[in-house]
Amino acid sequence: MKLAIILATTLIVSACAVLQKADNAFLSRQMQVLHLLQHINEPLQDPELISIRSQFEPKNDVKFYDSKCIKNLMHQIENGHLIPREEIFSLFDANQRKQMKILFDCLMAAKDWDTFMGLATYVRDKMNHRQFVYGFCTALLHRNDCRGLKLPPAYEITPHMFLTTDVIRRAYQAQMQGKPAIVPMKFTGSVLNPEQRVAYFGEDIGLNSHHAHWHMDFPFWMDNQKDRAGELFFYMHHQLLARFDAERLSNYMPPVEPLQWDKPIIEGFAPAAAYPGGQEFPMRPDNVYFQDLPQRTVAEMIEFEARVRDAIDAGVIYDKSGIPIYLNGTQGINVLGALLESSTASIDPQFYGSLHNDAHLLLSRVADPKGKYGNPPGVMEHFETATRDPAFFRLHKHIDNLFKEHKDLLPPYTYDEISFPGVKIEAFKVIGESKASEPNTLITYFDESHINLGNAVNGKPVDIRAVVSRLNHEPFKMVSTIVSDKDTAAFVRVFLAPRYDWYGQEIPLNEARWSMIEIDRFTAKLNAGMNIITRKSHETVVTSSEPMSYPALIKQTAAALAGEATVFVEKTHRHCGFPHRLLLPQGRPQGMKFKLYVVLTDLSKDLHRQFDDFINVPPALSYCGVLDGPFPDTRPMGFPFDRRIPYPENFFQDNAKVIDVTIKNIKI
Ligand code: CUO
Repeated sequence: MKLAIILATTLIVSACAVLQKADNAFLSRQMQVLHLLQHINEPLQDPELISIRSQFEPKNDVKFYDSKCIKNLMHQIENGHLIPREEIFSLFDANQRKQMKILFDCLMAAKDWDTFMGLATYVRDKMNHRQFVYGFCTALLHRNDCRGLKLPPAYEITPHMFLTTDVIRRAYQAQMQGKPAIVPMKFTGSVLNPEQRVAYFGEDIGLNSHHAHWHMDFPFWMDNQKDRAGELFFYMHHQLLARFDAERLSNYMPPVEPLQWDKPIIEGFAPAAAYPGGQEFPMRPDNVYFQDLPQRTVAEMIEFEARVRDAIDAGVIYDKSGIPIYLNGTQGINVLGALLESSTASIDPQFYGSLHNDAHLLLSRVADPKGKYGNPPGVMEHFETATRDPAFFRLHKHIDNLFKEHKDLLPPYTYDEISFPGVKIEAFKVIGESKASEPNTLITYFDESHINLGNAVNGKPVDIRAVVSRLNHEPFKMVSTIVSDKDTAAFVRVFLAPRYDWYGQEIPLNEARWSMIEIDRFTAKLNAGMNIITRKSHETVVTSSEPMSYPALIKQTAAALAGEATVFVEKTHRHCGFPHRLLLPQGRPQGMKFKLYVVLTDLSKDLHRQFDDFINVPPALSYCGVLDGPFPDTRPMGFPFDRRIPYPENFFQDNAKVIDVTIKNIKI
């Protein structure tokens, strides 16, 4: 039999990016972005940007000035309508969002880079600083001419939004003394709070940053939504839940329970963090009930949800003019995602409400619903802080259950839909990259990461960093032995799920399917005969690698501008991306049993018709989709585990395999 050894480099869809050498024009734009976002609550300091600002006059540029947005923006500025610089910007406040969107639209309409940066410098010190940062960064992520530019890590632009008050206070002290410092950050809560055991996940700064960037790549308020944005809203949050529940199980905790609008919110949360202006994020005691807000009552939430449930059960949603949109195709989840979020693509927000967005607001304001005590917004009102609160996962479990209700009404996949005739997986194994690795055993551990706090304090630069503990894992590779009766190509999908539940009972496949953690999704050419495919963990398209720190980005860009270093531009670079460190759940010191599933399907059927037989997909595809155009994989997200599996014994055909793996968490 012919044997083909196929390494990751021959994959059709691979994680390898197209790189090109950065020229001086690109590097100077990169530096402008980095300087613009430094010390954002202080006036602009960089001489080059001050010079750009002094030469920019929106009224002089007739083409630019004629656009509706710039007239609108100038009207807001000149008539003092913008919110004060020190006010706390909330995306969930309709007026504040509208102002931000005017800026966003203007930045998107800027006809070239000079206009874009000119306008950014012109507005920076006139607007609320977080409102500006959000509008500017979101525009940068969506403009074609900004592809490849890197934003600094979100937690180093506005550290207050990611770190606890004690860390910030110690950073101030170090700054005043002019002494470099490394400040350890603890997770919030105490041993008396069981949720503390999994705080390392919800409070992971990389996770928070990913979540913030996801919502900037797919803003619910943007006029044109990307391909399958509603489905990605479902799937990305669904995967976060599967990961969170696996962390809970690793720590001997049951799966997170969904919230109910008329029941107490069992876990309280004390964020121990403060806004840059000093206002403390409000705490929520245990067992409080949802409260009516001026803009949304609990009764309305219950009513909207009843309408959504009726629509799910009927399999049809009616748009504003009464036209039915059926949910029973593979498009249904996308329609439902937009409706539940709700985004601008919602079929009818007036009738079906905005369950998810309003729930964030209800949770954020629960301790002071009428504004009687002047509390600032809670952590649930900002995407960069929301996952810290255990209620985030409870809310999303509730929303996820609505998606499940819909998926469970769809017919199970038929043999034809999940089989791949002529292709058989003979063997599948995982191998740890460290020499001491045992077969099919994966290793996790906690390590330390440094966060630059330069933007948390003002004054002469002093090297002040926070050190945080974070989950990580040893690299591994997955090796599949596949026999094919022809030359063909496959989509390879790999999922992980706990083997035993909280009670120690083996989890049946029809339940495990909803807890599947996607580990990788790639394509492979198969030759007739035997093929051995090796895929390394760092190549996965589920996660992204660590971002470069703010000072390192500045240093690297400066060195390249001086001709002392070479920087490569990756036009498909994404800021959205689940941290690669978190690819695997923690597991347990003595080892925790998981099942690892691999499923091959026919690439020629699965690949979007816009692609021929070759595409190059960057990292982060699974959670963050693509920058432009169609999502390359036409199967529903989570396929083939997104639908009921009534006959598990028949589910695994030759093209699928499951193996036992053990995840051990070790001390280093
Ligand atoms: Cu990401 Cu609720 O959608 O936080």
